[in-house]
This record gives sequence, structure tokens and C-alpha cells, in this order.
Amino acid sequence: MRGDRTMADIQEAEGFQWLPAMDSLKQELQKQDPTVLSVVVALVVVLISLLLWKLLKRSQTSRRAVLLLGVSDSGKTLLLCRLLTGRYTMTQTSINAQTAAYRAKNDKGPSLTLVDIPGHESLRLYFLEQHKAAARGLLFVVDSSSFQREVKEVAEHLFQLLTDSTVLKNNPPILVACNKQDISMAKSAKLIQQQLEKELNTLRVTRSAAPSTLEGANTPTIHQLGKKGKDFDFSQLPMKVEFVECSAWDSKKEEGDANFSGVEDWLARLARPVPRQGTAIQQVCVLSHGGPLKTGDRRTSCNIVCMCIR
Ligand SMILES: Nc1nc2c(ncn2[C@@H]2O[C@H](COP(=O)(O)OP(=O)(O)OP(=O)(O)O)[C@@H](O)[C@H]2O)c(=O)[nH]1
Ligand SMILES: [Mg+2]
Repeated sequence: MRGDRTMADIQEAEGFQWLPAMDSLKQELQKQDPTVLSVVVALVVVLISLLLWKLLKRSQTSRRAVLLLGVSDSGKTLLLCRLLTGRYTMTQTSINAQTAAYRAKNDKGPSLTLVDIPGHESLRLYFLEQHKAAARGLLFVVDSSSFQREVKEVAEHLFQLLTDSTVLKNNPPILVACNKQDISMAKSAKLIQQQLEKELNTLRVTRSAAPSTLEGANTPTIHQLGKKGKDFDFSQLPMKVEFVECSAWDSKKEEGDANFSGVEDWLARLARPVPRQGTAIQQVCVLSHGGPLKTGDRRTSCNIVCMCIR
């Protein structure tokens, strides 16, 4: 019967075997032995680092999707076909998101998943909602030949992305692909960037000045875009935004003069694994021991336990 058991029995049966060890550790700590203290602190630091590294690695490897976004007719589906097969394909306005595995140039790691999101205004937010949490990068395609006409719609679409809470939480790198450069009226990437910055600056002012009565309980919070009190530019964003010129078209409708190598290079960079925590720990070791560690090495000194986990 439970009432007949001694305290020691209960401790043993209920997994309290570690209590004596804790007691002696407590006594050692009370004696304030600096060696014990520094080992305990170092162990805690290593454990926390390992935990953070695991969490970081899990979130980075789980996000492998690259979303192809942009207004309708900008060339997302043709660009997707080019990236996958190198060939020209006749396209029609997409009404569904298309998903395909893509292995970047010279990449031996896990493949990326390209997701072609329909650009039609009534569909794009619906499909974005479904895929945005998995986004490792956003490939925003612009029709450079009709940009002047569509600048407001393009900027509004970009504004929605840049102020989205999930996007802001993960900060995926963004590539603005200024497509259809084969058309003589096409605007350059530099001009598109400048005009978008201007338009986003205007949108930011008008959105923040919207009467609060319009913001009902169901209206999502609009996050601040860029730095307050400064004219907007892309460098103020938490994620890296790059611009590139490309053309998914070619006159022979085959593999001829289509040019999208800038997009391929960006995808190859995106596919690479991010430097691992092991590198940082190794740098600590270089500083504290005057020499780098090899894989699996462990050293304890100067209050830091170093372990190379590469
Ligand atoms: N000249 C030229 N035409 C292009 C280029 N890229 C795409 N197109 C054409 O532009 C039209 C629209 O291309 P899509 O790839 O279907 O456009 P989309 O962005 O997928 O459009 P939605 O599915 O409606 O969102 C097609 O007729 C393509 O052949 C390009 O670089 N140059
Ligand atoms: Mg399409």
C-alpha cells in the first residue's frame, strides 16, 4: 500500500533517483566552485545552441516552395515551363495553382517546389493563402512591356505581399523578374524598380490614412511598409529584394533567344543550404582556443565548452 512505503521507496518508484545528484550539484553550487559553475553554464549554452540549431534547420528545410506571383499575363506560366523544360509552350490564363519540383543548376541538395499562382485578381489571394507559409522565396513576375499601364495593379499586388504577416515572419528573399524584355517598348529593371518604389510610397500613405471605420474586425492589420518618415525604397525591407531582366519568349518559339539565366542563378542561390550553426561555434573556438576544431572535437576551457557539430 502506498501509505506503507518509505520516502526513499516513493522517490525511487516515481523516478526521483536523480535527486541525490541534484543535491550534490546544489551543494557544489552553494560552495560556489567556479569550475563547476562554468561547466554548468557552458553546458546550458551548448544545449540551447543545439536546440536553436535544430529548430532553425527544421524551419529552413521545410520551406522549399518558390511562389511565382504577379498580375495576370505577366508570363509566370511560360517562365515556369522554360525553367522546367527549357522549351516554349502555349499558355492560357491559369485558374489553378500549378506545382512542380525543380532542381537548380549544379545543386545536389533537395529540390525546390515551384508554385505558379494564378494572377487574376479574384484568385491570387486565395492561392497565396494556401502556399505562403511554405515560401522559401517569392519570384514576382512583371510584364515590362505593359508596366506603364499596369503599374498601380502591380504595386497593389506587391504591397499585399510585403505587408502580409506570414511573409514578414519568414522574410523570404524576393526576385522581381522584369519579363518580356524582347518587346521593344519594355521598361528596364531600373525604371521598374524606381516606379514601384514611388507607387508603393503613395500606397503606404493612402492605406495608413484610410478611415478607421473601414477597418472592421475582419480586416487584417496592415503592417508598416519600410521606414517611417522616409521615402520608401526596397532596401528598407527586412527581406532581400533583387531585380532582374528576362524574357521567356523567343522568336522561334523554341529554345532560341529566351533569356532567363538571371532567374536560374537566383533560384540556384536560394536552393543552397544556409550556413549552419556549426560554423558559428567553430568561430567561437578559433577565438577562444587559437585554432579551429575538427568535426566532433570537444574542448572545455575559459568558461566555454566548444563542440563542432558540423
Ligand atoms: N513577348 C513575350 N511574351 C511573353 C513572354 N512571357 C510570356 N509571354 C506571353 O504572355 C502571355 C501570358 O503568359 P502566361 O505565362 O500565360 O502569363 P501568366 O502570368 O501565367 O498569366 P495568368 O495565368 O493569367 O496569371 C502568353 O501569350 C505568353 O506566350 C515574354 O518574355 N515575351
Ligand atoms: Mg498562368
